[in-house]
Amino acid sequence: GVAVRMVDIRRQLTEFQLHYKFGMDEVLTKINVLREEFEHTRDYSPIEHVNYRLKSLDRILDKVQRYGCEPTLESIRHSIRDIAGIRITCSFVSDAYWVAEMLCSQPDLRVVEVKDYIRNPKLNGYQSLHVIVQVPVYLSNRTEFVYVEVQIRTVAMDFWASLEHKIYYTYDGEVPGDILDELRDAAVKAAELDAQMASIRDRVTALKDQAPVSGQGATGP
Ligand code: 0O2
Repeated sequence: GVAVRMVDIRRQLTEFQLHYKFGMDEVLTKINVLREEFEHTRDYSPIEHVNYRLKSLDRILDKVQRYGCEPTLESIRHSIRDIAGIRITCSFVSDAYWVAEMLCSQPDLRVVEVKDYIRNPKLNGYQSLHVIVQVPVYLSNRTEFVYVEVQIRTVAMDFWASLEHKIYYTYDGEVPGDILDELRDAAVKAAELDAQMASIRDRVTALKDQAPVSGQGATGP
């Protein structure tokens, strides 16, 4: 029956998940290369920090049911694209786009979809840039392309999203209206903070270009 089938699926999923771990490791290496390159050769890195996770089997199966997709590995492989998830947090919005561009231009990654929730936030206020890629995983007897979802966002967007995520689970998805309103308002403020931080940075950069801050580039006695 269905129960037996689900147990069987669960066993196969463990091996299946390993392939996502391999794919995630490949993309993490790419991100670490960028990060270390920036840290060693420039005075600035657009990457603040990186988190990653593999979706748990329970959450995968939840999503399978929610999507009404068939509980077969083939159909899960096809329809669930965030089993491997990487989150890159940046200081500025422009950095988020910059990092996305650097990743998307790598020839061994297939860019499947870019969801720009920064330009088009979700109705609840959620902002982030989601890049879904396929990365080749070289197994002993074949090459498999696995999906990896890379979420790129600013510190402010990340702050908002982690609180919203906790609230959503606290209320099991049925968040009271007034809290939803306040979350939307907080998302607008987070976006305003991002804009303000960028404007401060631009002003400082312009000043630095005009007259170097003491000690830097000054011709001493
Ligand atoms: P977790 O705990 O991060 O794994 P769906 O997942 O069905 O909503 P879709 O199209 O599969 O939608 O993917 P989408 O929109 O790219 O969202 C996938 C992931 O983005 C989510 O994974 C979250 O991490 C994040 N995300 C999307 N919308 C929101 C939101 O409104 N609030 C917050 N806090 N995060 C969001 P999971 O599996 O939901 O969660």
